[in-house]
Amino acid sequence: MNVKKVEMVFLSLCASMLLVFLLALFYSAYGMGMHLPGVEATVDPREVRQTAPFDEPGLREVGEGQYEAVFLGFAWGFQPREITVPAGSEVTFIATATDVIHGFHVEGTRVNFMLIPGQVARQSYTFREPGEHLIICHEFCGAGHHLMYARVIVE
Ligand SMILES: [Cu+2]
Repeated sequence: MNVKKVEMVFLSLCASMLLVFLLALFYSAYGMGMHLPGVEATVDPREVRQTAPFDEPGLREVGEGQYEAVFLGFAWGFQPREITVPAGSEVTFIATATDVIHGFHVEGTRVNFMLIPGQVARQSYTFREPGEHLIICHEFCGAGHHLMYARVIVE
């Protein structure tokens, strides 16, 4: 093979790889519905404790085996401190921050987002196995950051 031919093979390999990656990207976005977490809704951070659903943080049942867990993150804690759900429940976490940016990660699950004042985050997860999951803040938010935690108990 001459040099020109080798170059052409190499170029078409590169082009086809790009095409494969693009197709995989479109398939995951439109075929599987994967996307980056976006802004679900906004809320006035000064009024957040008076605005539904954040005026009543906590767990509520919205259907059979389906729950909504409304959480507030603040320096330095979460409200509520603990929720208890039966195994097999699908829990939709709806959360925001009242003061500065915090993190929200439910250990052992893919529930992981930032709590940004003024923005409402939402993510669902099905807890299949009984156990305990720690909810931690993963954005450094000040002197009491390491004290920020809550718990999901799956019975
Ligand atoms: Cu923190």
